[in-house]
Amino acid sequence: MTSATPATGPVPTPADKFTFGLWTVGWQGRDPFGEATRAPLDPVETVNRLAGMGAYGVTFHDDDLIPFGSSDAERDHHIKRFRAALDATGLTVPMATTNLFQHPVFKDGAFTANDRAVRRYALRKTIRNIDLAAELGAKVYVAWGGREGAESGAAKDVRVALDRMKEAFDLLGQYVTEQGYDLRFAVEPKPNEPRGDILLPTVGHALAFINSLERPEIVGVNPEVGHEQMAGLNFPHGIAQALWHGKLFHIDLNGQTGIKYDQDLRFGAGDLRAAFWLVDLLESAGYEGPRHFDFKPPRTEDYDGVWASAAGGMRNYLLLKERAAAFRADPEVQEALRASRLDELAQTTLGEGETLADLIADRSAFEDFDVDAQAARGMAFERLDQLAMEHLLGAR
Ligand code: XLS
Ligand code: MN
Ligand code: MN
Repeated sequence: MTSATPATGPVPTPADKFTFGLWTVGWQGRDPFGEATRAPLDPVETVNRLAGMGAYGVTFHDDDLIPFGSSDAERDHHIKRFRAALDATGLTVPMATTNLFQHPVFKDGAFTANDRAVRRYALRKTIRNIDLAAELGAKVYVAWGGREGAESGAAKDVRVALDRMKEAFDLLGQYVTEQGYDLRFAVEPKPNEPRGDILLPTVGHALAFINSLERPEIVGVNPEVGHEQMAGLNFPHGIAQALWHGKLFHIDLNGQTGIKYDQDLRFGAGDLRAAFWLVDLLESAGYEGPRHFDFKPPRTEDYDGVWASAAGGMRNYLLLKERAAAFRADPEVQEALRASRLDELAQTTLGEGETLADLIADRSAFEDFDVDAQAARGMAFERLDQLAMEHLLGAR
């Protein structure tokens, strides 16, 4: 472990369900302006390191584990080594996904590429890795359509592209159903990057799309902190709605500071207040899925920095979990919540047994309602929020 390892406080264990993509700690720091700053990382070393740090699992794109273009024999070899490391450490593979964005063949997309042969190839590439995911015990298969989009208006007929996207998810749903795999899909929204505009750009777009599928019950979302924040959206609100629909199948945790390129900072960096409300929500809602880190240790870092960054994300989650629990347990907070009438929000708008006709006949609801007196009542949200700040800052 690195010198950045803190001496006190919460220590991650597999029960915390922290998982990492091979591509996160394995990111070599290549960006549009510069070459790699780090040597390649062996997936076996990643498994060993993560297990040693208290992680629960590891996830991968097909090409993270089996370099693109490997022969069948090479493929078997990579899988065998990886499996042996998993068996030796007890690390799990709760999720896997497909790289449908890196090879130039996907320059115009995969499931929605204008070229039909590319779409057929993308489906076959995905199906091949679904078999491996199921074999390794994954329960969620993520689909991030990074190249599904356009830079210019006429280049993509979006309604027709959505037909093709639906066709792809219906076929993949048919495949896992016919194979009897215990595997559900999670669509990962992102507004842009690498395409100028990406289809299914936000959690809301993805949720609406899922409803049009043949098997909506096996498709949910995999929202990523930074992706919603790149669009200026409130991430905890998006997660709350995904939970409300029963669609939070997976989550990508990282950090982002506002509307700019996809920063993929470690979790807790960037918008710390949103991170606090997110952890508060996940923990109080009883979310049971993996806490999956999808981040990129900055290219300024050597491997000590990479592992410090990975440890930092887990530690920030656990610290925020402690802070959120303290916030909820504080009697002053509970009183402030009542003063802000959160308990009243939880009451149905009609009384028990009351009908719409009763509401319409209720003069106190409208004709005799004192709108000015009601409007004059403060909501006391500032006091409530300051209490949250004080807990977050460790002042209470
Ligand atoms: C990229 C995405 C990607 C997906 C998996 O922005 O976050 O890493 O999570 O393909
Ligand atoms: Mn990202
Ligand atoms: Mn992601």
